[in-house]
Order: sequence, then C-alpha cells, then structure tokens
Amino acid sequence: MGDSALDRASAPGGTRADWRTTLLDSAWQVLDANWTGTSTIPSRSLYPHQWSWDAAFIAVGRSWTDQRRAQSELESLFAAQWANGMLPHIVFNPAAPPGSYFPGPDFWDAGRAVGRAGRSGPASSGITQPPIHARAALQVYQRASDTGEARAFLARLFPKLSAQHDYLAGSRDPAGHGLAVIVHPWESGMDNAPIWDDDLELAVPPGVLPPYRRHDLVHADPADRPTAAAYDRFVYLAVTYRDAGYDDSTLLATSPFLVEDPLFNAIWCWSAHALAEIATILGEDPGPHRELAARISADMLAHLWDPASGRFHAWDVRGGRLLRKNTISSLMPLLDPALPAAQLAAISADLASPHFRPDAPGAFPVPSHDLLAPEFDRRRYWRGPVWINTNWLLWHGLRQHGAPRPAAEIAASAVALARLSGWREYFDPFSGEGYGSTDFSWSAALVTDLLRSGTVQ
Ligand code: 2M8
Repeated sequence: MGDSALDRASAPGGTRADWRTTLLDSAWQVLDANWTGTSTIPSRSLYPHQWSWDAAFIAVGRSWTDQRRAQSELESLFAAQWANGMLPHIVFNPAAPPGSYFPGPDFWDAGRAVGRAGRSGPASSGITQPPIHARAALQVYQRASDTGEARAFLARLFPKLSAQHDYLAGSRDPAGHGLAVIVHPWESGMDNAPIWDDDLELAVPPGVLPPYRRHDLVHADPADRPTAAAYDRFVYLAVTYRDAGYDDSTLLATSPFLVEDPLFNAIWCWSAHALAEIATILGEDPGPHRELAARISADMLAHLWDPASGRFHAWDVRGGRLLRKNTISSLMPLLDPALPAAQLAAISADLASPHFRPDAPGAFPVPSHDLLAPEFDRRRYWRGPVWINTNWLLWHGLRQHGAPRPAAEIAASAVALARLSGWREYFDPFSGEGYGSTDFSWSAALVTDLLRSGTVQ
C-alpha cells in the first residue's frame, strides 16, 4: 500500500466500521481531488488532461450522487468535438503545466485537421477512443434526481452523439466492412496490447520523429509502461496521420495502421443501442440507431469471428489478415445484446478457462491478456494486468446475457483489488499488487458503480 487516498481513508483514526462506506468515501475523494472545475482528469501525475473514454466511465461513477458533475463531464468533452463528428481522445486542460504530458497540443496541431475546419473549441488531440459515451449518457439520465434537467442534457447531447456515430460509420470504414477502423493503438484504449505487435513491426524512417521526452517514465515505473521502441512507433503513427491532415478520405493511401478491433466495435454496438433508447426518450426516431447496432453486430460476426480459433479477433485491413492474439478484446462482443448462442458459449468458456482464469488461490480475474500466451506480462500496461474498466465492461456483458454469477465474480474481483491496493491504474492478477498511476479516476468511478449497483455482497 502506498500513499493513496484509500490508504488515507482507512488509516487508523479515520476508519469507519463499514468497508463499503470507507471505499465509497475514498473513491469520492479521488474524484474530487481530480476535478478541474468542468471535468475530471484521470490522474494528477500521469494524465493531467481530460481523456475521452475515461470521461464516460467517470460520468457513470459520478451519476449516483452528483448529476451536475456527471453531465459536465460529458458536455465538456463534447465541446471539443470536431466539425466532422470526430470526438478527440484528449481534451487539453489549460491549467496543466506546459509540457506536463507528451504528446501535447503543439504536437497534435489539431488546427490543421481537415475535419475540424470551421470549429473552434478547446485544444485537443487528433485521434479518437472507444465510443462508449451514448451508453454513459443514458446511465447519467437514468440515475438523475432532476429528470427535467437530465432530459435537457440528453437533448443537448443527442445530435453530438449521433454525429460521433455517423463519423465512425461514414469516415472510418475504408474496408467497407461496416466496422470502424482505428488508425492508432491509442484509439483502442488498450494501447500496448500484444494485438498490435505485428503491425508495429514497422521501420520508422530516419528523421521523422520529433525529439520528445516521455513524461510517463517520470511518474511511473518503466517496467509498467510501453518500451522505448513501442513508443517511437506510437509517435511515428501519430505524426503520419497528423501530416496527412487527419484526412480520413486518404486512409487507405496514407495510414500504415488500419485495424478493426472487437473491443472498439462491440462498444460502438452497445452504444448504438443506448442511442436508440435516448432517441425514444426524446421522441426522436430510434430506427437508424437500431439498424446501425444490428449492422455492427452482423459485421463483427462476418469479419472478426474466427471459426478456426473459436474467437473474435481484430482484422488488419492493411495486411488482409486476422490478428490472432488472444486479449480481453476478444471477449468484448459480450456487449452485443444480439450475440448468437454459439459465440456466447465460446466466450463464456474462454473466460472460465486457464486462458483468462488465474489458477491460483486468491487470484484476481480478469487478466487483460491470455495467461498462457508467450507475451503475457503480469505487470506491463495492457499486456496482462487486470483493469477495472475491462472488468466493468465484462460485468455488463455477462449480466445482459443472463449470467449473473460470473458477472458478480468479476465485479467482486475489481472491488477486492481496490480494497487491497487502492485506486491504482492496473493490478497484478496473481498478487493483486497495484501498478501505474495512483488515485486513478476510472478505478474509483467504476468501483463506485459496482458497489452502488448492489452486485457485490
Ligand atoms: C492510457 O493511454 C494514454 C494515451 O492515450 C497513455 O498511455 O499515455 C490508456 O490506458 C488509455 O486507455 C487511457 O484512456 C489513458 C488515460 O487514462 O491512458
């Protein structure tokens, strides 16, 4: 245990008898300490700006007790949406010290983007992240105490959420598969996952990389973070997209990295269903959103399902091949309510197998990568540790498919990790040790959601 808010909350003298109350109080302290006035940063040290899918998870956590801040979280993010509907993965916080995160606003130079033309707004990055926001907005509405205000919030957000989904369908489908591609591992949210290893085997032309300093290594143990070679390639891919003016009409000609990922598309499908519900609440037509969700579902099955391995895998548009790495992304089609029985059975079996169920007393499911794969690394970022957000997504997926028992176990694992190691960014599946940043917002927000939902007894 380090000097986290949880340690402080449970320190002698400040202790309350009920561990749930202690945990919820300390989660609240973390979120409040990370509040900027309009949004919540993921962590004071490592991530001093607003991140896109983090904001959605944080809004879900806040929705239980602070409707105003939950709404603000999403609305401040959408203030940075581009004219073409692209929702950036980072909205820069003007109060953060210059140079406190790389790559910063100067690197991204979003002003030159074709798709941002005519739009001002806060400085942002030039890439996106998993589109979970419609789902989060719906949950904020459903828990609101002021329903009139919540409806007005939904009405303000609805056209923006629709534009986000239209952007993905219209500009991010160069293969014509009906699925959205990511143009950078950072867009996946699972930045350093082994799925991208083969595609990152690219030669960075000399002189292309700007000189840069990795701030993450100042704030985190290098053993927990991406290697120098991986980071160079991340920067190279970002430079390439930026220098093509972030022009999605030329993706096939310019982008070395084009991947249709199960996690990204399953979340999109789940959110399209939420957007249909939002449309119904607002008296709008839910039809187009339902149709989009049905198309994503059918196209994931047609293009990402691999009968040979019995798993969903990412499709590499450039290489014309499935990327057969068994990460937690392969399990995420559970979020699709229309997932057929055969695929549901295969994912459920994988989850219960030694690939994803640590076979050791007191271990913590669900590792982010196959425990039996050669690349599995119990502490390195997205290559094996447990993350609270992926447990939370699987919890939802399993519950919607009528599997409350495994869902509750996964939720209990997330809560137990927070109790043991505090609000860390990710956790060792065997020992429960926490890694990465401390006082990490989505860990606090989503454990709040799990506890308040009453799943964990
Ligand atoms: C991590 O990603 C950023 C780049 O976007 C980084 O490593 O610097 C990922 O875990 C991502 O999913 C997350 O949104 C972000 C902020 O928490 O950190």
